[in-house]
Amino acid sequence: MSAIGRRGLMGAAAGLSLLAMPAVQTKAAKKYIYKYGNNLPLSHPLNIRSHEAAERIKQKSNGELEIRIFPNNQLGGDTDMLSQVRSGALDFFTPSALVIATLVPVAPINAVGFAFPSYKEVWAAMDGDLGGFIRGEIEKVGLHMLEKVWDNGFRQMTCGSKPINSPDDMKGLKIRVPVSPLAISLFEGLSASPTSLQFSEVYTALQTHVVDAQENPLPIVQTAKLFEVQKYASITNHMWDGYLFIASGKTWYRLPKELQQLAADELNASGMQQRADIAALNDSVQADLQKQGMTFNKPDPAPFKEALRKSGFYAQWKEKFGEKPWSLLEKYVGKLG
Ligand code: X2X
Repeated sequence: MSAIGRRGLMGAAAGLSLLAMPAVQTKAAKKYIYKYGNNLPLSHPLNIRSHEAAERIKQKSNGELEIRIFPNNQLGGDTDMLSQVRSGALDFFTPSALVIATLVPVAPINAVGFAFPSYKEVWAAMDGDLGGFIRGEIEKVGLHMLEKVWDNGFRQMTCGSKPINSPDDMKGLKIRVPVSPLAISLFEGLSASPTSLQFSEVYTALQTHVVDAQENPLPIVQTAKLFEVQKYASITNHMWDGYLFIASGKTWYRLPKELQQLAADELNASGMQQRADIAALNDSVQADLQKQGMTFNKPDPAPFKEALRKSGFYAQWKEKFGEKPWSLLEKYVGKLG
């Protein structure tokens, strides 16, 4: 572009901003544009429902609060998003509790192996004292956690080469787990050979056989198309995993109170709908994955639990998490280990 051309454009831009000034001044309200990042494909209920919440928030705030969603690891993997939300570069992030453990060690207590027998106990605990305790711990590191936890689901194992029927099938199995000491410890307790990878790397790691197996709730196996690179699904229900709706304390507390309330109300309401979506998917997803060529089996969980207990897993994590949160968990699920 010639020097004259550039000057011409700058002149036009300056003229435009002058023209725009009166409109900005009469509309006194400040506009907040906040970013929300997550690690899931657009088609996952977490993204569908958070998009709806963002639309309602924009509309009900007359455009004062706009939440822009960056799904599917567009802003980097979980580890990157976690540091962004800490620094305030990212305003909202939904990590699995497994992933936020590097910052808040007690957060993944919900993911203790085979702790929750069903969703009844999950939601009683997460909407009750246990969730409240976790929220308090998260607030202490300068983050704000919304009240309703969104559902990831009960995690199941998938494998490229064989079904998992018993703990014997776990011996030496190269399985990908999230970046989480608890997940590593659980799979080492089952004599597998776990590797931590961010979710952004999982599809390729399976495709190139860096690992043979992974574990995730079936709605993720479906929406992230892991069925393309995994043949067997074993219904192990080895842990329940949720998405914590986290705001950066640095930017959340800058929002006027009414906008905080609106965002919390709408996101919590969408979280409840998202839980129902996953419950509905849980009824249909196995049949869909079978149509995609996956083979299912349902092993008896008892020998897995027993192997974990013998490995010292429960004793070790009770000690790590501490008496108080451990007893809060046991209040909902009964004695563990
Ligand atoms: O990384 C995973 O496996 C996922 C998508 O389930 C989490 O966010 C923990």
